[in-house]
Amino acid sequence: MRKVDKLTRRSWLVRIGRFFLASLAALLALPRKGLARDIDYFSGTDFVGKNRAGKFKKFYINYWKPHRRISADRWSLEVSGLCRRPGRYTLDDLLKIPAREQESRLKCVECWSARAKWSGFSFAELERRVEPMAEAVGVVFYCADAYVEHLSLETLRHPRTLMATHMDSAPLSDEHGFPLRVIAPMKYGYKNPKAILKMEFVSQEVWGTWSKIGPYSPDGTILPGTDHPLEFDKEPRRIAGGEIRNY
Ligand SMILES: Nc1nc2c(c(=O)[nH]1)N[C@H]1C(S)=C(S)[C@@H](COP(=O)(O)O)O[C@H]1N2
Ligand SMILES: [Mo]
Repeated sequence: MRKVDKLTRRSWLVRIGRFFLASLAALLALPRKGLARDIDYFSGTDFVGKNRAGKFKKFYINYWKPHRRISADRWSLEVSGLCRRPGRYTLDDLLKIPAREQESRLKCVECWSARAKWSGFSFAELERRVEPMAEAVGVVFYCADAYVEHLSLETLRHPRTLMATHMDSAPLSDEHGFPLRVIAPMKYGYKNPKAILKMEFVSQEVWGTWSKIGPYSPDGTILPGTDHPLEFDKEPRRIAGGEIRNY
């Protein structure tokens, strides 16, 4: 009887030991890209956040929370949810996608606006690679500052919507959303997520950070009203709604 007890105990010890070793091996085998997903953007010292001073007087910077700057070699875009080929893309992967350029005005719902030349790729290029499923109606964007926003596939496929990597012929600054942001000029700024970490294809509209806390519509289409463009000293201008194209 006692002998049997000893044997059972020993086989349990062996099993626990094996389990421990297997877990350790799995942890060590995690690819570099896999670890990148666990970066804590709220630790460290080199932060970027909201800014309206100095050169940013001409183009305000909005960030939900100050967060650590993104380093290109530790970043990859995660694409997940309702698509047939989910995956991860490094910045080099994205920069190989054929690029296009557009000038457009970014209009914040809090009145100011500013214009720039943006370049990047069409959302359709990404769709070709990840193959969204028929149930998908939109994409939820998760950003480094814990900002979350949803855009419909219709908006993302609009010919004026751009997945931007560059602004005024230079890579996006950390302030303006390095390494990847959305530019959707027919929508208020809050529908233009910056510093994107992850895109998730979803079957239902999700309310983003601003729509949840403020009186801002989840749709975010620019409404008729008054604009205060920063380059024109915020001199008020009437706008008709939709993309501002005339200045
Ligand atoms: N990640 C992230 N993206 C964001 C925001 C934010 O807080 N976090 N603010 C939005 C809002 S409200 C505006 S007006 C624009 C401003 O873009 P800019 O900071 O490049 O001027 O960014 C949008 N994208
Ligand atoms: Mo905004």
